[in-house]
Amino acid sequence: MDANLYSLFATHAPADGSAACLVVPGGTSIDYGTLDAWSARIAHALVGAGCKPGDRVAAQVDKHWQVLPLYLAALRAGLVYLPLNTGYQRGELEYFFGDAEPRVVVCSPERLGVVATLARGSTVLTLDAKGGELFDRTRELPADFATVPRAPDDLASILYTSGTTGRSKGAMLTHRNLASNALALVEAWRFTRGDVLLHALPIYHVHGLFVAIHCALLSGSRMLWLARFDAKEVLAHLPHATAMMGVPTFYTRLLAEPGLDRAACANVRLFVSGSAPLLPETFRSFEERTGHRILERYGMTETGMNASNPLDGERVPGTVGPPLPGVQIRVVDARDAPLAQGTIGEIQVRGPNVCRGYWRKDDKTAESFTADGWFRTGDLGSFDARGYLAIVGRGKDMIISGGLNVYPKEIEERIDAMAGVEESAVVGTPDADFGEAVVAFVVARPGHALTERGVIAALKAEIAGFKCPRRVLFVTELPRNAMGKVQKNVLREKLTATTPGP
Ligand code: MCA
Ligand code: AMP
Repeated sequence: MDANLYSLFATHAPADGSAACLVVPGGTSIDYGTLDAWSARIAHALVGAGCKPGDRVAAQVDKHWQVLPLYLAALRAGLVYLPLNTGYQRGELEYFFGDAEPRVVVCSPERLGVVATLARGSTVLTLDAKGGELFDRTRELPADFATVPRAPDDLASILYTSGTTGRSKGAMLTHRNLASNALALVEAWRFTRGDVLLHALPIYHVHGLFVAIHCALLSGSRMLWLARFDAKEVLAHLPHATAMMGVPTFYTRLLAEPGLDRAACANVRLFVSGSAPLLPETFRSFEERTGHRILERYGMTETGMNASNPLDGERVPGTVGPPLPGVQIRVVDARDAPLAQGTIGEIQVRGPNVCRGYWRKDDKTAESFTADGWFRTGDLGSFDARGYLAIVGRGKDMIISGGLNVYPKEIEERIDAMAGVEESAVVGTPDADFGEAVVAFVVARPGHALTERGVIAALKAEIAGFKCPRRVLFVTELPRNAMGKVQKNVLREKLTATTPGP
């Protein structure tokens, strides 16, 4: 049987092809039939560019509607879609292209110069608000395409996620992974044809690309497509939406808008939050202002969604609810032995949602799974008496800023490589807007005049802006324990002690 995710979407699409799928407020409206036709044309264009099933198609593109049929075209042609954060710079792109060896790279015209020099073995095509070279190639192509059958464990997508050691790893997501998770979410959150999803997330991560879009496509519902999150714009469109998904920063920024009230949310049935911890005070303030209890869920690039507070029933702030149907979650000790309810340990996950491993990194794959197939999330948590999971911290050295992960190790390695730097340590500090903000402590070598601005500017030329420290503090030495390990908790305490209160 064909397990191609696109075939699943096709069976759930409205019979009436003129039903709207994607609506850009004040702009284009794309119905299900048109989306199918464009994805067919682009699939032909990708095959024409030499793509064979299993080949990778990378995309570093702004959030134009044309990206949706590109993603669907890659699925239809049996290709592996590799979305890239638009903030990624030369230092990151070079690695991704070298590791994934995409046959085709689609990028915005402004990035063509850099991308073309870095992706030498690939066909590079542009995509912009008018369609770009990619769409120019498609206009004469047939509007139907026989979707390439796929086995459940064939790859549908690779998403890069940084690591606590070394370089980024490409999580290999299969058609089974994406389909099983999408079906579980549509049912758990009861998406139906009448829904209108306000889509303001970026479409290069699991949250915006898979969780949000798949819920819409599998229920044949409509998306209000915003290019980015802007609190005022979101508020203006909320009255026309029935559902919204966001990271906690979306909700804190909405709360800062005086216009956020019950009337603005009168049509909405569901607000979902994830990718980072939602503070209980944000949950409560949002309920006071709008009457809505935000539904918090928990996921990861490698696993998709694992747990969710219920649609019906009690949504408990500070928890992410019980495991989703079909997903198993356990909390274990350092020897992978399950712990009693109420005891904190590492969260491990098993199920059809969990990725096949890391692209061309068998050693990292082996390290990430137990012998009996549980995935080690590196998150710490415990179950309560109701069977709800609470995430209480991270065993991994990772910062989440505005829903985006930053791995200190990656930034430290880059700072350490700068002339005049002896060593560095990067930590996260509480931030009202982003949840956590990135801060670097740097020990300079004698005789070198390093400045905060200089360090930040050098980093910005190489890596995405969201990873760059907001502050760089110069110190004479880093605090270490008896084993010689940098005591990041001491650095974090130092910051809390020196940061003025609100
Ligand atoms: C942008 N900047 C940031 C962030 N975003 N800095 C720190 N943290 C961020 N998250 C920086 C830019 O580099 C730029 O810096 C400046 O802020 C302005 O950029 P702009 O794009 O205008 O920022 P913004 O519009 O205010 O964006 C903030 C945001 C956005 C709306 C919170 O980051 C966002 O949409 N985040 C959602 C991320 C997401 O989808 N996460 C899901 C992945 P400069 O001016 O210095 O150049 S996690 C996931 O998928 C798992 C599976 C899950 O569970 O969901
Ligand atoms: P990513 O690698 O971008 O997929 O991020 C996954 C990580 O985000 C998880 O391992 C968690 O640490 C974190 N995360 C996702 N959802 C939540 C949540 N609701 N509460 C706390 N942390 C979360």
